[in-house]
Amino acid sequence: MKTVKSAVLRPKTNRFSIEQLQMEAPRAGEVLVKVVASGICHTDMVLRDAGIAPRPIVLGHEGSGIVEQVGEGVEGFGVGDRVAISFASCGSCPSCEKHAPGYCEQFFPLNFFGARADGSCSLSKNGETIHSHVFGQSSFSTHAVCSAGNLVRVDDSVPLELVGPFGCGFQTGAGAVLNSLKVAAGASVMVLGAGAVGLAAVMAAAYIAEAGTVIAVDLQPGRLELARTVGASDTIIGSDEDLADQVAGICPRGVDYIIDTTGYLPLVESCLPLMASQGVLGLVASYPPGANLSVDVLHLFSGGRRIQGVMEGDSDIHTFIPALLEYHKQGRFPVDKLVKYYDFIDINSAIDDSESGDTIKAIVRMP
Ligand code: CXF
Ligand code: ZN
Repeated sequence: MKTVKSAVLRPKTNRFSIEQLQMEAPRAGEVLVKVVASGICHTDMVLRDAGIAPRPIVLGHEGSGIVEQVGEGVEGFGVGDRVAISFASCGSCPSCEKHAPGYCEQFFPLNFFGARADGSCSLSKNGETIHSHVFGQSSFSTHAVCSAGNLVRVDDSVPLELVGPFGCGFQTGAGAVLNSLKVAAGASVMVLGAGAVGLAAVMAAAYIAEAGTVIAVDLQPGRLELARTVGASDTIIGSDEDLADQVAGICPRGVDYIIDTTGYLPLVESCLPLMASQGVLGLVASYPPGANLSVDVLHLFSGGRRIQGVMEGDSDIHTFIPALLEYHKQGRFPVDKLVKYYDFIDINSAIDDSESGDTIKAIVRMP
């Protein structure tokens, strides 16, 4: 057992308390990572609020750090390796075999249930079980026992503290553009929501796919200003009553690709008529069970338009995260402009600032 410090979410509160816990050594197939930093993602708040995750629990799923101990049978990682910690997948179902781990048959149990697949947890406090293994990591902690399959080795050319969100938010936005929709050079793209996922999509569309038009839509003018500095050619306030007219003024034939990162379906529905012939709508956000979209089927059908679900940016983490880090080094994925760092002890302020929209991507640094 190792003594670690983690941000624990206990029953009947939405605040995290930093507590000293005991952590098991990594089991077969696992790796112990000394966490350097962890991004905060909207899904952490969904897990906090939706009542699906057991408590007490340690959340966090955009970790990065240094390998401290390697469990039995793990190949390809050694002590001292720098790693990004991404989402968990089983590695053996048909989707995993097709390098599409976002559609792993075990995605929800492995990432959302707060335990290993066998129900066990790596964390405890004087005999009390603390739920762990959120997204195969629970990275709001000085240390994380991870499944080896969700680790990606990274070199030292990008600050390790920036790397965590490449494992979730950044790859989700960029992957929607590059992997899922395969945005063509010169095409038009409209991104709904200028948070971390949306702005990663804006950057990827503008600087990597080389789209001709990139429209960012958000409720907050400050975020739209930021969107312009990371590649948006046009911006629209999402509550504007003449949103459709503004889009028609920019793209008279409609928009080739629409990417929803808001999860706000009335906005998505109002944008459906704005899709160009053979356009694609990518659904990238978190949608609650039972959410419905009302679609004009004739409009969809007659224009060859498509609606596509996108999980984790259709990322094969082992190839896509290194590719994004390389784009970052080239200045084509300037995600550092989205980040504000906080000390781990200030995790509640980091979460407050993320929820108010004051901070686009909060990253907590471990002591
Ligand atoms: C989530 C995104 C919304 C659907 C479930 C998985 N990934 C990470 O935050
Ligand atoms: Zn996430």
